[in-house]
Amino acid sequence: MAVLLFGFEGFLEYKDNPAKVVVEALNHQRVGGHEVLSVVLPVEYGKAPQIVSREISSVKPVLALGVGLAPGRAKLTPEKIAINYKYSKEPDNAGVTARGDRLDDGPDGMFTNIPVEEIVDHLNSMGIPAELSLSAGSYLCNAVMYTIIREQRKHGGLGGFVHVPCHEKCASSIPRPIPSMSLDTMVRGVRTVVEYSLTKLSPTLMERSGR
Ligand code: PCA
Repeated sequence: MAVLLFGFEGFLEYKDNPAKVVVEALNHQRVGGHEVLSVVLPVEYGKAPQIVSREISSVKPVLALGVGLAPGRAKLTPEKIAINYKYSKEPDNAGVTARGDRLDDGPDGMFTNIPVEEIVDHLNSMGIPAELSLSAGSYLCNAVMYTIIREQRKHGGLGGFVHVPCHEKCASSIPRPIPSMSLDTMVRGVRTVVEYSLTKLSPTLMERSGR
């Protein structure tokens, strides 16, 4: 069974998205006995959730993890909850602005089933700065996280999301103070999130994945 990683293209003034670089760096690596497959998503409400659903239903990954840029954050921030809501003052890459609609007719919010509290402690113990986040926002990352969790619940897989800071290239292109982290640290961090999440597989999933 595979691990599906989702990253994003650039958006707004963040033309160079570290989330894209990070998932591409991990593509085809083996982590915990599973092959990582990475998909880079368009930052478009009309496309990204559909691509996520399609990929998950065809791959049925043991773990699906989204990775997105949260400009201004200084640490890796595993997300606890996805909300059934989209709202943004800024348009997506297709010029669409969400004005507070639901994503679907499901529950108001859904918790991730990866152990984010333990993951944060584990990352910090490795010297990778991490902090729990209780909001993935209401833009594309939240919409993708919501879709990941919904689709993974259908077949009993793990689903989660991690926001990353700007990398140096991204921070240098922004004309105001903004924290950054090296790509190397982010790649190690996201790899660790995958590895740690896989140690929490249920016995049933473990059997299905042949471990
Ligand atoms: N970050 C945005 C969308 C794409 C990305 O990398 C977000 O946090 O919603």
